[in-house]
Amino acid sequence: MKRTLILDLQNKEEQEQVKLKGWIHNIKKFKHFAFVILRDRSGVVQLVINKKEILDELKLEMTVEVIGSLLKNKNAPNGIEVTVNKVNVIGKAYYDLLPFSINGKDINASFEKQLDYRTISLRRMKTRGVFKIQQEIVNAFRKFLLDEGFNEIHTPKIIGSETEGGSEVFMVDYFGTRTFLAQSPQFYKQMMVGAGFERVFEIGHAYRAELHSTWRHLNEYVSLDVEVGFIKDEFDLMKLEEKMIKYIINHLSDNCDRELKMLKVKLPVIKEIPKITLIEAQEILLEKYDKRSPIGNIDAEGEKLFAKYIKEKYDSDFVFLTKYPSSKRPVYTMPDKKEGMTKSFDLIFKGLEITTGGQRIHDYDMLIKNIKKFGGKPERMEFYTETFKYGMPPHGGFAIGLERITMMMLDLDNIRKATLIPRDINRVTP
Ligand code: AMO
Repeated sequence: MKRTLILDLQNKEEQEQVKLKGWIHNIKKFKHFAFVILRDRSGVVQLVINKKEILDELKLEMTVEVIGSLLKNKNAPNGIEVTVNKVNVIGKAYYDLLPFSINGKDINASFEKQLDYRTISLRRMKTRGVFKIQQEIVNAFRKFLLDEGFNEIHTPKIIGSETEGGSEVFMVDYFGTRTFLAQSPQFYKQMMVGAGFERVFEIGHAYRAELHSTWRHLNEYVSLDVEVGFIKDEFDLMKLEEKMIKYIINHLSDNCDRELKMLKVKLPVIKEIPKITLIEAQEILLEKYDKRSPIGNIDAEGEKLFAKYIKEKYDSDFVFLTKYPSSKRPVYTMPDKKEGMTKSFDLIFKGLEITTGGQRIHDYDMLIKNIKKFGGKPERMEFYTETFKYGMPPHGGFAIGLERITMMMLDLDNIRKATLIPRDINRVTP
């Protein structure tokens, strides 16, 4: 007999024999029988077991194969139960005590403990639901870009030069040579635009040697990267990202109904995303909230306050902050007409930066001069700058942090809750 998924039991007839496989989720014993809840990847179902010798064998979370007949019973969860004839234990359980509750309403364990036992905390359907939504964000990102004529690329993560500047870079001993873990695929995505692909995207890991542990930083995250050739300016990129975000939200609404309900999430509605220059935003923060900002930036508290202002004024959960100063952007960023500024932007979602992007310098001479101006050594970046000698189109792009967009979409309070197996300053296991 073929296995039936619990979700597909709805399509079966009364009295039909079915074979189920899954985990023992719960056992409620009565005098002459027990209700056992079986869980598989698609859901849970109530089993009725009245043979003592079967019941004596069962323990929470062991995996079993069950044969029984289907009964429609409106008092059972989801209106279906299975009267069991036979149970085979196919994966024994060896624990004395579960680390925390898998079937209870509350998990009753610290978040760190849940991460220590990640594969056990993921057994909770709600916890796994986050990753179904994350999967659909990735699916929508990929589908949207393929429809827009982009090529998916896969670039190396062991690289010869840091891309984003700063000290947040992991070093790797590569057969005796000092190399780095990619902070982003920045140089390669630009090089691939120049190589003739014109429009590329990558879904890949990025590494940041963040020395602090915060609710919004990881040391390894998934970067959703986009790079587009033949653009007019950074406004083309914001237009593309706005269209993409709308597409992602519609896709989630069409494909994740069950998970959104389970996680009690209401998706944001987007009309037009407001665009405000960084300087204007800093002035608004000072005037309205008496909040001073660091030079050329807005700190985490400022981002939250500014998001509140945008929500009240424009009824938007998203806002583009534009025109960051050159001193705060990497050397590859295209300078703006306004002295000291760049053609760059961030996208803030419910008060957290989820994207950085901008137009890039595409002229070889200008790029070399800019690298030198910021104290860089062009000779160490020849693998990157070489492409620019052979005719580079005006181009630009952006990157979205996958865990950050997932966290904000689901109103989670910590980025690790949107990370399958997190890497932070205190954690390299499991
Ligand atoms: P940036 O460094 O701003 O820009 O990163 C882009 C986006 O990646 C996410 N992100 C992170 N997520 C979790 N933990 C971290 N430590 C972390 N660091 C960054 C954020 C952020 O907005 N090359 C440019 C992008 C571009 O211009 O195309 C870049 O990497 O969501």
